[in-house]
Amino acid sequence: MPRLFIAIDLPEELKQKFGTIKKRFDLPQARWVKEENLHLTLKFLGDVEKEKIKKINFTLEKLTRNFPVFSLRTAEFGAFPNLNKARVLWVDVKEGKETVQKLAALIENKLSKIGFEKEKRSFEPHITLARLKKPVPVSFWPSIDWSYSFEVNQVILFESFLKPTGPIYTPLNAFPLKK
Ligand code: 2AM
Repeated sequence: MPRLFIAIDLPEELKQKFGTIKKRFDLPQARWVKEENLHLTLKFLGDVEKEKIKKINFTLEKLTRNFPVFSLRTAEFGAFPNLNKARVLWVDVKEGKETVQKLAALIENKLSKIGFEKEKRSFEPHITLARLKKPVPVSFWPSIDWSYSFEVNQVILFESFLKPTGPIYTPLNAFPLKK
């Protein structure tokens, strides 16, 4: 069964910017997300029966064509669950945050109608930079301007292949937002 998620892909320039920044962190234990894999997840679907993909495509097509293009600005560096016990390092978003939340909630609602369970946790839009097996305190990080503004003009349905060398994300379909 394909493992799927819905995300906002990021501009090449932003991927390169974040990819370069990681070299300035002194965190040898961190598993950094490959530059080409950086994205902002809207909804993780997990393993999905192939026959269901048509319904997902139909649902996404219908909702994105009425959702206007919007701009997003990345904001601050942080960690889940917190900086003293960091397991996931991320950058969050500032401008456009409410719009991303609205888009994610809409996807969540519409997909629940075709059988995808709603996420219990609240949706915190973020771009994962790195993961740590054991939580570590991150007391120092380079002083960096994380801010980058871009236009979100489409939503992507990705398939994730889990390989020992790290996941490979393949776009299955792109859903343009309303211009
Ligand atoms: P994360 O970046 O916060 O880890 C592909 O795995 C994407 O789906 C990742 O961006 C990941 O978010 C997100 N995701 C959400 N819930 C997940 C889960 N239960 N398992 C794996 N990935 C999940």
